Amino acid sequence: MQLFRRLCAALTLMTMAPLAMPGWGGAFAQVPKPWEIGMQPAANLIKQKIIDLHDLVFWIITLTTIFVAALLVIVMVRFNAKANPIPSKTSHHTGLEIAWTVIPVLLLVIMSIPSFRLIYYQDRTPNPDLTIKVIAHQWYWEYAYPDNGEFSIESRMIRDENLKPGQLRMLDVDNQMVVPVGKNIRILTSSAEVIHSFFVPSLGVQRYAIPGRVIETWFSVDKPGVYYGECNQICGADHSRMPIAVHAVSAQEFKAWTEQTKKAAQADAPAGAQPRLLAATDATANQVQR
Ligand SMILES: [Cu+2]
Repeated sequence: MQLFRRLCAALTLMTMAPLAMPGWGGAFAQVPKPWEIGMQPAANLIKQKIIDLHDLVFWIITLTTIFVAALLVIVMVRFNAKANPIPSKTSHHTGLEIAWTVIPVLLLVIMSIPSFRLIYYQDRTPNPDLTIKVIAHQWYWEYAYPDNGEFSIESRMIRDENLKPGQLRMLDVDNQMVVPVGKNIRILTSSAEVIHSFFVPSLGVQRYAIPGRVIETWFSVDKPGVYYGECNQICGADHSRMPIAVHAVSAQEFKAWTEQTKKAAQADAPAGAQPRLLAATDATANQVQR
C-alpha cells in the first residue's frame, strides 16, 4: 500500500512539476532530432505553406527525373548501334518540339505561383501586434522590444560546462526570446558587424541580418512552447554557437514578463548589464529598408 502511495505521488509530481515551474507552464519544445530527414513540424501557417510548397516541388522534380531517366534507358536499349544498325533520318517533329517546350514552361509556372505568393506573404506583417528587433552580434543575439517596455535583452548560448540537466547542448540560451502565442509578430533584423541569419525552422522564419540594413519578416506561434533555431550564415569562429530559442507564452505571461524585464532594466545596474533600456538612437532604426 505504501509502495502504491509512493508511486502515485511520484507520478503526480512528474506530471504536475512542469506546470508548477515559476512563470511558465507546459514543457513543449520543438528541437531537431538525430537523423531527421523531413522538415520540423509546422508551428504556424507560414511553415505549413512552406511544407506544402516543398511537397509540390518535390513530386514535380521526382516525377520529371523518373520520366527523363526512363527515356534515357529506352534510348540506350532500343537505339544503340547494335540494336538499331540503320538510324532514322528524322530531323524534326513539330508536335514533340511544342510538347517539350510547353510542358516544362507549364511546370515552372505551376511551381512559381505558390512560390511568389509565399514570398510576398512572408514579406510584410499583416496587422502586426508587436515588433521585435533582432540584432545579430558576433556571437550572440540581441532582442529589442520597442513597443513592449523599450528594453533589450542579450541571448547567449549556454556553454557545455554550464549546462543544467534537461538543457540542450548547443541550443539552450541564457535569455530566450519571449513572444505571445497567436499574435502577429513583426521581426526587424539587423546586424552589428557581419552578416548573420535569423533562422527558426518550425516557425518558417529565415532572414539575413545585415549591417546597416533593417529587413522585415514576421511569424506567429500557434501553441506555447520553446522553438529552437540557429544562426544560418557563417559569421566567424563561433557561428555554431549562437542558437536561437523562441519561447511562446500566453498573453498574460508575456505581459508579466515584459513588465518584470523592464523593471530589471530600469534598476540601477552596472554598465553593460542585461536587460537594458533602449537608447533614443535605437528607435530611429525602425525604418525598413529594401
Ligand atoms: Cu551569426
